[in-house]
Amino acid sequence: MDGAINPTPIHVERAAAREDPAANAGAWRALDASANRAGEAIRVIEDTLRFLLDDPFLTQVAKDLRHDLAAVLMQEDLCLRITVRDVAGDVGAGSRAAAALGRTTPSDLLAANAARAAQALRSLEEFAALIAPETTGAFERIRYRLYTLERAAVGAARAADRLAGIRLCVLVDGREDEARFAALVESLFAAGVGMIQLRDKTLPVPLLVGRARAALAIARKHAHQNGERPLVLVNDRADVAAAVNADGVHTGADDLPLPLVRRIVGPQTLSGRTAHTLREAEAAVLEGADYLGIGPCFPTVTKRFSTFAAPEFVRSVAGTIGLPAFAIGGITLERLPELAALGVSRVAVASAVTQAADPAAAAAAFIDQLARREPLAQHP
Ligand code: 3NM
Repeated sequence: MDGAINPTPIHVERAAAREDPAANAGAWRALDASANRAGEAIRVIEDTLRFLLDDPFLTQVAKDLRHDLAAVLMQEDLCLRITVRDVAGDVGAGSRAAAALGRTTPSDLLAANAARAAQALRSLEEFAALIAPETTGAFERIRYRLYTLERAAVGAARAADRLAGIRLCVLVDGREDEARFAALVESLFAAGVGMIQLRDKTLPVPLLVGRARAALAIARKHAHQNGERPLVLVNDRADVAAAVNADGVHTGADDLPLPLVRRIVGPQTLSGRTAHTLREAEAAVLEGADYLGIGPCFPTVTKRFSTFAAPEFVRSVAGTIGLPAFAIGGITLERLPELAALGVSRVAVASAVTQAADPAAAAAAFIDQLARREPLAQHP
């Protein structure tokens, strides 16, 4: 353009800023402050997962993120940032945050610190572009990993809350007709069952919808004074679960991927996933599952399997994954002590309840025995 003053080309500015921190001291200071904020916020997330939610797997994910951030901050002379640190000269240092932080739950802590970390990482990306443009992609990738961690961590906190106290999930088929189905469901809820999963591979969809609606109507009649009521989940069919406004949907590796399940059922509906390996369990946590089914633990008449969940797998899920996990497959009352020894505190059961002479009594016996195990950690 005629008469326009030619600005200093940006690459010259960047080169100058990089070689001489004083040439772009403001950007270096912003980068330094953002690096500190991001590290601090990720550490709070890690500590919340570690000390409040007792979640070894997500604690490790947070720790890896914090270490990877520290590694990027050592690249391309970025450690020079400390030379420009000037706390006394920071015009923002004295300003106060809103007095009432209002953080009362692990979810509040996670959400606030994930937001802080994301802002700081974005700031790092923008200011690194002036000083060390090669590193911006690495900051961006860390920010996206943080978003995944945030969803998994907030989801784990929410799931622990929503499924607190629920140790038995009964898998019910549609029975011969709706009247017999309704009688079974009624008797299970009356016996204290807090969660059922409607699983019927042969029932035509219109009849499945009818059964799900019937179960939800019965669950509403069993609402406690605090508004809580038994949960009704639908196996496999996210469309049916969404259409009838069920409490949740349970899927496995042969069904829709979890992010697509979530698109169908929305944010409120519980999304459970069966995992047959630790890797599948970890993937389900990061993809936003609210709880896991882990199995098959033992041979069963309900479904054919050629391999079974090794005790080490069950033990490692129970010991490393904070999300509620229900052991499944061939579980009977007699097998509960064996499972408890592996750290299992929740089970999903079909035949041992629904094929019992008195399903309600069988369910009550499970509830009673599961309640005798060590109480689940209560989160403040
Ligand atoms: N899924 P029962 S085991 C439906 O491991 C189902 O994926 C399993 O019924 C899995 O209590 C299973 O009668 C059967 O064995 C559960």
